[in-house]
Amino acid sequence: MERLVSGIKPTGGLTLGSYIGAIKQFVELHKNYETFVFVADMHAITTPQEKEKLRQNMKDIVAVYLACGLDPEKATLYIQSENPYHAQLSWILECHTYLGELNRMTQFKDKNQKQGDKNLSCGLYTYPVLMASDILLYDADVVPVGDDQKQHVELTRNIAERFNNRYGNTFKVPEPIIPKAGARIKDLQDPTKKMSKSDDDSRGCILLLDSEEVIRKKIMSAVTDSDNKIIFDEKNKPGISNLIMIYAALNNLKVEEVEEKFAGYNYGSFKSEVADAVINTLRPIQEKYKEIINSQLVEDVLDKGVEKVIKIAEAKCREVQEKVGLGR
Ligand code: AQP
Repeated sequence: MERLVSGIKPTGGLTLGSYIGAIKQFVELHKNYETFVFVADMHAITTPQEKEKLRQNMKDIVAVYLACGLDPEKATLYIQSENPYHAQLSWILECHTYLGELNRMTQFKDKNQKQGDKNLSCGLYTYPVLMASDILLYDADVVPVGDDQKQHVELTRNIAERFNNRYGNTFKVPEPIIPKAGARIKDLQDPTKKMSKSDDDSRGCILLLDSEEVIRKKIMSAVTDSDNKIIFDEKNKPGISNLIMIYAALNNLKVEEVEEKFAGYNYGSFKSEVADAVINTLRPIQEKYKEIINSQLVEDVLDKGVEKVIKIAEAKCREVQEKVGLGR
């Protein structure tokens, strides 16, 4: 069975973007792949985090993974930092990564621009290498990611190939899996930018644990245009295109099918249908989440998960250290 590895940073409450771009894929794919899904707490601290909130977000993510349908018998769930080999391999890979490669990473450039000249951490700059380590440590065949992470998987492939060429076959070269619909869900208030969990203004961002009332309000006040036609055109109609994309992704439809279904609707009635689709998707997840978050399940699943992944990662790390010549 092929192996799948992916993770999410606990930098805030999970969003509809996290669900459509990542978790929905994990749930669909974990039936057919040996699946490793982690909480990327080491990635989270590349930007400042409050300790208590970070821990709460980590627990929440695991409860949401389970509530969305990840079966802990089929998927191994774990906290990244609890397996020390992620950091260990990352250092070795950093020594096989070029500055020019990291300079080209658009996500770093975007964050750099967003934060202006405030002090950015070196971790934010080198985190794509840690991501390569997260993936290569487990010989992943596939990595389901949103659009914005595609470049990092490309870097992972380059590092793996470079290492294999120099030291002999060591790492599997992974393939990204990008969702057909919803690879980049946009902010409802500024549909030119990605919906992100760490945004200060939450009006444009649907959180998976938002109440029905809040979800409806956020969607009904999503920024659109004055054209009043349900047509997908990301350049000229980014707001309505984003809502079409959300509806398509949640209902497993093509964009054209959504356009056809809602031809003749006005924006108000279309938004109301999108709100219903989001609420109907999230309601059962929220109910399950409430059952899980106060049970022992999260702890048990994570204990079992870390025990399994450490064994796999230790063997891979030993192999790499041996090839590079580290230790005695
Ligand atoms: N809006 C989105 N649309 C589609 N996919 C998304 N993903 C995140 N947001 C969207 C995908 O979810 C996976 C996990 O992402 P992450 O949380 O580890 O990192 P991120 O992409 O940086 O997410 P955020 O919400 O934007 O976090 P912050 O605000 O902390 O930077 C990835 O596969 C991602 O593509």
